[in-house]
Amino acid sequence: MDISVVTTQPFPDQKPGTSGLRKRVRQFRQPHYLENYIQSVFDACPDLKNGELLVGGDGRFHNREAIQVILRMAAANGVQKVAIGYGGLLSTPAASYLIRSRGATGALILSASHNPGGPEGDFGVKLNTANGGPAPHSVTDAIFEQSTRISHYRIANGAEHVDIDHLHAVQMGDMDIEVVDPVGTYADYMATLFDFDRIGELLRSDHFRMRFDSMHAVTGPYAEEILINRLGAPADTILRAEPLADFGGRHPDPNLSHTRELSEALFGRDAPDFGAASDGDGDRNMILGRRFFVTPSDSLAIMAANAHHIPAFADGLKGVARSMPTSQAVDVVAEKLAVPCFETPTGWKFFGNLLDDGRIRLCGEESFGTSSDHVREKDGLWAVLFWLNLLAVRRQSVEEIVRDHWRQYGRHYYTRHDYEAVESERAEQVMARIREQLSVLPGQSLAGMRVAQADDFAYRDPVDNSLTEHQGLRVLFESGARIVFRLSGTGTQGATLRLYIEQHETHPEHLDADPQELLGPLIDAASRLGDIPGLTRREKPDVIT
Ligand code: VG1
Ligand code: CO
Repeated sequence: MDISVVTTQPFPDQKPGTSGLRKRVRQFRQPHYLENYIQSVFDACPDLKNGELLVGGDGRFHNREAIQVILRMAAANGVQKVAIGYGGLLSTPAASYLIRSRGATGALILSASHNPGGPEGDFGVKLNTANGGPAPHSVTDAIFEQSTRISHYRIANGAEHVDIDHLHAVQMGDMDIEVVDPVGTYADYMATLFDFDRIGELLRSDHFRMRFDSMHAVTGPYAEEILINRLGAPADTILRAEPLADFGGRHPDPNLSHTRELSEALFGRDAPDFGAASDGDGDRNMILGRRFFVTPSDSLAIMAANAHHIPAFADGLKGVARSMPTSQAVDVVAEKLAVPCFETPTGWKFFGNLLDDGRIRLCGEESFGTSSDHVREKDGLWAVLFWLNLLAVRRQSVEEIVRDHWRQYGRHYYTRHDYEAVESERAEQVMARIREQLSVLPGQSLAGMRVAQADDFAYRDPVDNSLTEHQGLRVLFESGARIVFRLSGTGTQGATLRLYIEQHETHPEHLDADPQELLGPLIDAASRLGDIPGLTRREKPDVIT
């Protein structure tokens, strides 16, 4: 095999964010850009070479070209073996499972998750390590460091284009390449975690209908295999099943604004009983009942309270965790169950140590992510199967289950307001303005409530003792209400300012309000605190979830 050692220069912006390196496709297609980053990964993580490395993505534009480049670089860098998802497709949770089940050294997942795709959209590269989870901070810092002083990368010359559309094994130089089917393996695994007999009965019955929106992203083949082939749901259960390079021109982001057909069906006349969607790389989930939206934070809490109904949790929960901006609904459940509840910074990588150390079995984020210790990633279809299993056992509607939960634990009214593509400097000004006030806020009254504490969230990992600072500004009220301000780490244009608002209501007559109305005073207070309209020049947020 002929190997080139190509001279290159560092790009200053290859710092991975909340979940991998995400940039515009055109940035990734600049000469040497992808190559520099991949070489930095191999240089910072030499262990990836000593075994099988998984490669695959969510099928977005540039996925197939990037896979060929990565194969040639892996061969030139002495990687023993690469396993590729059939058709170049590999969902994030399936990648996590395959790393663990095949004993792989890690995975390169090519995805910008819920960000738009296509030539004008985004591309991304995520590294998962041998535990199956996203590379921790120490590793992503080392990759970034490497990327700032890279001078050469290695790539195989003249290697043949590898056929990734057939299940077969080939060689490139000394490196073995195998194209694998992640779908069947993942489906087999799901069958061990849930009661497929009962879910199948429910899905085949005349009294139950569901719609699952794959958003033309990676979960289509998985959903077809699991929901249709194995569980016997009718074929029209799945919307937008075929993975497309541009996701059909829409954001593969599972929220009400990006799932028009699904939302119209679930909120329309003769609505199905259950609706769900997943994102570009299949790790997020949105759960809907008939004319009913389940907030992700509630979904996590309801899963915790009902885990005993699910075969995978027959031995109990041990502990749970949520990201800091996620509502405290799950905390209340954990207290009742007398299990610990950990509060981590945003991003799945922070759950890894807690899961590996056996301290938690279930965790989630407000951003439509929930999962358990079955993998080391959030898992969209897993969450859907959890809800289906629950519906099959409890024989109640989604709405009844949620309302029942509120009656027992109170309702955590919750909303997130996103100001997208704000000029970075202006977003920083908002954060600086709030930071300045943190020390004087305690004791003050805002929105008719007394502030108990205000801080810049820092997390001490209880397993490896590492400290992660500046993870969001929190205003905590004596009532338990909270305002959180954070800058996104996944955007590719300017800055995205996120405002998270929460208030707990336990009075039986206060469980049915409109969240935007009930939280109105807190939203206004937050907006004034950061002078958001003045500094961002935005009258209202771009996305409300
Ligand atoms: C967002 C979410 C975070 C999630 C991350 C990756 O990050 O808030 O909870 O873990 O996306 O999800 P940020 O930094 O933009 O707030 V995914 O589905 O993009 O892998
Ligand atoms: Co995702």
